[in-house]
Amino acid sequence: MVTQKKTQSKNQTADQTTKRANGFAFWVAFGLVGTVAATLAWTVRPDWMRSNNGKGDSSNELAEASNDPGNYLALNTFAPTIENKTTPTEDRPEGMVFIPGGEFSMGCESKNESLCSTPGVTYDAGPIHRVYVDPFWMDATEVTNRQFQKFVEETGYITIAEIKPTSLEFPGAAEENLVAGGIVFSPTQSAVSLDDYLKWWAYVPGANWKQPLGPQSSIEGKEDEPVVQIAFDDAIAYCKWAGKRLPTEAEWEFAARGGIAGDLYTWGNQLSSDGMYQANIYQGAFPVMEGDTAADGFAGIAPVKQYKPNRYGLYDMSGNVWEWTIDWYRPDYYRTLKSENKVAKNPQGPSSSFDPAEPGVSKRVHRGGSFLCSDLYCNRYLLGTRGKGDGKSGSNHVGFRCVRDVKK
Ligand SMILES: [Ca+2]
Repeated sequence: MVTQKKTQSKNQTADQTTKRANGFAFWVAFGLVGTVAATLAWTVRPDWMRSNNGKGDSSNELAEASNDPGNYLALNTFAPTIENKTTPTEDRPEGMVFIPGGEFSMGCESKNESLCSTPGVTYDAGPIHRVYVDPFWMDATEVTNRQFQKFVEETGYITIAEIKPTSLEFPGAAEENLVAGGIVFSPTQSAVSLDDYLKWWAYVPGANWKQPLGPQSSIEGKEDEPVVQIAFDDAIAYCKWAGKRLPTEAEWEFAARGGIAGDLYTWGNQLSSDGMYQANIYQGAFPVMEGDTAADGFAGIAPVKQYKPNRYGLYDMSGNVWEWTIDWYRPDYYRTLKSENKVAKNPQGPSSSFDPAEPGVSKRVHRGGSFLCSDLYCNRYLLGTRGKGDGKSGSNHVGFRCVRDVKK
């Protein structure tokens, strides 16, 4: 059995090395720190985004649509979610909850152009458009260290962050730069302007899912925290082993909204009530050392299930860690769907990626925000907002959860 595992791991390693070649080259070119783009803003805003971003007079639009309640296609605001009435005939898979699917309004209509000191940060989340998704099962929580450990023990899987880059992948790179590792949030000693994320992110040799902050860290005692330092292909491998898959971006948002149209957050429309928070995000000075006051109960990652679930029984759909989806990222994808003037049925994302901020890097969509999201910087715990990241890289604030089709 041991031999089998070693052989499997070796083959898997060769495969991963080939896959990541292009994406990782970008890291080396930029001193191995370039692709933190998960929460990071882009400052290039095409002209088409300088329009009204799908915003209009919500009350008037909805009143007009009420004359034809079945047709919300033209609306540039939220309309009621129409959940499917079907119920599954199979038993509920362990750890998963049923998401009925149906038709809903997707996106974010935040009227704040400059969230987080970053112009255009939510412009990729508009316009609001109408989407239908089939029923599915979804993990109630983000995949935990305990769950990922079991996967690794059974398969011998080695994550991308654990594999040393080679000179074949990066011709000309100095040998000392070819070290396995991951991207880690590195708080600053004092306040800094929030226009350069490289000030608080660092490539740390030796950082991987077992030691998310580097060799001096570990996951001992953190078995119920979400696994991080997971690249897209690592998440895919886990899902496959578990008999599941990653959600599409549309499935993810339908699930997060819990059947309720247009709320700002998974729990309602108030960020906090009487100082009580409903998600693990960031309070205080960002990104300063010990700047996080942990008013929500946690500085850094929290174990899963520390806050109330949403209406579908899903935990931590806002905050804690970003979650991979299967979709490629393009900032104009919603605009494309809207222009088709029909309900987008089970959209799978664009056929390829494009991010104006980093045109050479292929990115997948992240959703949900993380423990580093604050109202000072990148408050994308707002429902409907989007993140993105290089599929070949992980960091210590990106994890994932899986979904499964309903058996017919
Ligand atoms: Ca927190």
